[in-house]
Amino acid sequence: MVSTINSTPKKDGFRMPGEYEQHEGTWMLWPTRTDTWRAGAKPAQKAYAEVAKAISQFEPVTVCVGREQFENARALLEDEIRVVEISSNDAWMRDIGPTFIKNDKGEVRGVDWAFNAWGGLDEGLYFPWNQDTLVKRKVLEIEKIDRYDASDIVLEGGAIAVDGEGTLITTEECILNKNRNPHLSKEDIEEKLSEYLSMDKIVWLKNGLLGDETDGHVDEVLFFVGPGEVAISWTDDPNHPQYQVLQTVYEQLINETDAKGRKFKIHKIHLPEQIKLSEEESKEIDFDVNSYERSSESTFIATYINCYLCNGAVIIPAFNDPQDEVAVEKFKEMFPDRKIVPVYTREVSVGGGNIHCITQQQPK
Ligand code: KQY
Repeated sequence: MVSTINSTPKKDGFRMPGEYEQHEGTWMLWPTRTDTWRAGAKPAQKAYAEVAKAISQFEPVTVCVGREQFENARALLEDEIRVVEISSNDAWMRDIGPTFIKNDKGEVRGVDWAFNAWGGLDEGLYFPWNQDTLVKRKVLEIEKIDRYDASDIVLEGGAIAVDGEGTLITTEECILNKNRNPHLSKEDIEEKLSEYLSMDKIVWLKNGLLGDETDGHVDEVLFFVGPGEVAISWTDDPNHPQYQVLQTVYEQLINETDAKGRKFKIHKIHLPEQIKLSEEESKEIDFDVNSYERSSESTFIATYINCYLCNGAVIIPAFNDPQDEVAVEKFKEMFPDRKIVPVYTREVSVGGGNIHCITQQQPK
């Protein structure tokens, strides 16, 4: 039986591991929203299936899909990928799925945060999100993993980056946003992150990337390569819209230390050309008065930083851009012991995220 534990992970000796630690497997959802994804979500489904296939070469992958799409998903996904029926409103497992934590004995539990579709009725991305809020519990039920009820704080997995050794990096723009946790002070939030994930130091960046529909998720800005080592999105062009925000992040990080007192080693990963939908493509997206508008005027973020570390590999976004090759070489230098696997994910970008946002690791 799956229990809800009346304590906190920190008190019980559970911590959130770094993504680079060993995984039991990866969880994903299946994209179907026609007010987000163009052309009946078909191009997005193809991209998700390619990501799932790439990860499944290295560790087990489970894709959760609503009953209407079960057969279609089963047909499009490789045989070795497990497909289970779980309803959801959207398809970003990083944010909608549970955060897994573990103790020194290797026991795993899950944290069930509140979720409000990236801002609720105040600039959130759609309404309703009632099925999304149940996904964490359903995943934990399937795996028979006990849960902590963290519904006293709205948190998306893409809003935090952790090193597994007590350091968490996030942005004020997202977590302190009045559309997430207006009832909590910065100190309250630090306390909760520390209790639910066993963190000793929270590093607050001011902002995430400009124009990010999630209100500045940190997983478009940086990720932990290893303890004391981060990779950040980068541009040297002072006229680039993201130049200022990334300079500020860099300046802050070179003057920071992590929970163990280490200075950060920082790798700069240059951005590719940012993404636009053509007029025709944007017309393939269904209009819904409750949904975030995706027009040919909007710019969608493209960065290699929104990658995913799985057992023995890093799955990185590719955009058919000359920077793709440069990024692959940089990743090979950063991860000499992992395979670097690029997957073309432009269609995921135009939904507002990338490979990191659509995956969630379950630690070993
Ligand atoms: O973790 C992320 N950065 C999620 C992106 C969600 C976009 C919703 N349209």
